[in-house]
Amino acid sequence: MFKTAIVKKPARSLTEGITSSPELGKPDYKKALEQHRLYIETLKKCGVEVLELEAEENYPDSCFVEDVAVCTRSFAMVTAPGAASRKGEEGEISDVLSRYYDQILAIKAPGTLEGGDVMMVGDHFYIGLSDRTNREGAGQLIDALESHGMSGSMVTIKNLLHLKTGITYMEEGIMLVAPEFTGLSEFDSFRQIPIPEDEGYAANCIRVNDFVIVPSGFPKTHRALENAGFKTLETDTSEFRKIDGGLSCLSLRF
Ligand code: CIR
Repeated sequence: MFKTAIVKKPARSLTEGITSSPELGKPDYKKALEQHRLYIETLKKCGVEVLELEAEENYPDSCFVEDVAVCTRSFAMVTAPGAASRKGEEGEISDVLSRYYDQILAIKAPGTLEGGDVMMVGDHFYIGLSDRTNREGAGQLIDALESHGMSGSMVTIKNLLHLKTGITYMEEGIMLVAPEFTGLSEFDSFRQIPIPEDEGYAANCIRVNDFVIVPSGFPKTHRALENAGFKTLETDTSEFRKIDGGLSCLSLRF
């Protein structure tokens, strides 16, 4: 069960966030704020307490707070973002997490790691090796996991930003999987719900306690989840999508 979610208010500079899809246009700041408010309401419906951090104008992508830490059952790891404009964004999270965790660790240079590359499956963590997360960073996280009775393994990412851009663990042995990850032996033993090619963005859903939160506008994925027996809640993330952000990136859940 998750008890807490940490979110960070979108900065006005959000319009300058990193994007691989400039054709979608720039995010509308007011609309993004409203979507963020509704995202928080949706998290609360799932039974978590939400802590909202102040916006950080120096970091356009800072509302994607998932990337600056990894929260496990026994420690929190402050990450080292791989994107140049995001380096330093992890600054305040250590203090915030120390309200909840006795042990806070940190990825050290030359390691880089972003939380979007880390998928928790019980006590095992899959770590994407991407443009943002390197082998050194992933190795440091695996060492920390192993010394706390957990484990981790690396998965190479080719065409996506982060591991969780294309895959979500839904609990109960079920994964939501975009075409990039279908057929990968690492995930063979899971029951997979395939994401249709034209709904790739919806591979990033989040399971929060009894609910799955699904982005608005992806009816096939939504139906597949309901047919699989999940209780769903929908929320619109169109403004965050314009800068490659999805549902999971917008919060740290533990
Ligand atoms: C970035 O490129 O870093 C941001 N524009 C999007 C980050 C999305 N985070 C995530 O998937 N965990």
